[in-house]
Amino acid sequence: MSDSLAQAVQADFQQRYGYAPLLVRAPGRVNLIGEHTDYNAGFVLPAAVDKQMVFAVGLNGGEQIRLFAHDLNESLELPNSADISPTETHWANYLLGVAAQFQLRGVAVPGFDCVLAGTVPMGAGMSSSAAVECGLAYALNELLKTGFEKMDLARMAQLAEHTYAGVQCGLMDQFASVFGRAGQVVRLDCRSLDYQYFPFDTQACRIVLVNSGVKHSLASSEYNTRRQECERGVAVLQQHYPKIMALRDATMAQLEAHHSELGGTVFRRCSYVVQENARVEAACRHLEAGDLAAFGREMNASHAGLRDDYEVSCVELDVLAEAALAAPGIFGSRMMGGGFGGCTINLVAPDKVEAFIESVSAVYEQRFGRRPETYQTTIVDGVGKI
Ligand code: GAF
Repeated sequence: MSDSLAQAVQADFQQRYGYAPLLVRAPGRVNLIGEHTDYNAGFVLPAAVDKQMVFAVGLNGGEQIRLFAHDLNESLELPNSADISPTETHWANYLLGVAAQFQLRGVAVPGFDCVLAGTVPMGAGMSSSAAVECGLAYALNELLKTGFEKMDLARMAQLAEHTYAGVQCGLMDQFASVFGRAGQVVRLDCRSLDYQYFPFDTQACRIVLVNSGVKHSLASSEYNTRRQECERGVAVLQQHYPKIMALRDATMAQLEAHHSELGGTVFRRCSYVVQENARVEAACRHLEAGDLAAFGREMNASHAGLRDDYEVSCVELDVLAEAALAAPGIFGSRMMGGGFGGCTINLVAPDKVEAFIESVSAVYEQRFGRRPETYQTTIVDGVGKI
């Protein structure tokens, strides 16, 4: 976290509101593997990264909620009514959705002030929205002394996304922002909510994100459609196998036995999820064995499934993933997050990072006429005080 950003946010708060705030940071995330598996009760392997949001938050003793987005130079003021509702101000809704979650749990939310800023690129698939939600959830929990557990905070943040952003997301992004741990990736079982940390040394293997710079407006609606297609698959399978409660429980043999009943599209969506779950488990075994080449092959297969069967990639991401496989030092490359734009995640040998970036950027520039932004991330702790 850049100290200067935290200082700027603190100074801004002090100047606007005239008292000292609580300072909080909340990270964005990467996901090494396990995409679109979280809402299918499956496995994911994310980590919190050093692209973060910073918050200055305080209780103002009055009856107004006052929000200021430092990076956008935009503010919003509204009364702390008993029933906080979404507004026309897009960025503010992530914050208001969190405050509403406190209210839903019987907490009277008093007037509060919040200044936020950050370094998580928007629309890059690094979960800037989850970072915003988790940061305020953490800050209000501290200031109001509500004593919610970390998992409660992650779920409240997830529900804020459902209700105020209209995306029926799984728990991965908010979980990573809250439970991240420096130098470790974390495997979450999205059914039991058991989780296990695995050391990941970014000095020995670099995590390089390459931003396609694309954000398709269809992303939210297509996300919700994929979720419905998975639910349709479960409904069909359940008629034959009553114990299947989610795609996590299904096998490829079961899907193949009911291919025509599922229909081509739902079959392909479900096949992807079943195979991706298996890939996360295999990838964790490779990580424990220190076999980065094998880990990378799982990532490459993940990208192919997201492109061909789940159909959430786009031409820009496909060009980046393909260029990565031909670039120096690559272990594995795939699109990351919900899809339809954002970044690819690439595991790269440290001594080849510059050559890797140059090679992929040149291919991208030749094809699309602009160089992509790239980020070398390190793995940090989840949400906390500064
Ligand atoms: C988005 C969602 F918010 C996550 O819950 C997850 O489903 C991801 O897309 C795809 O793996 O980031």
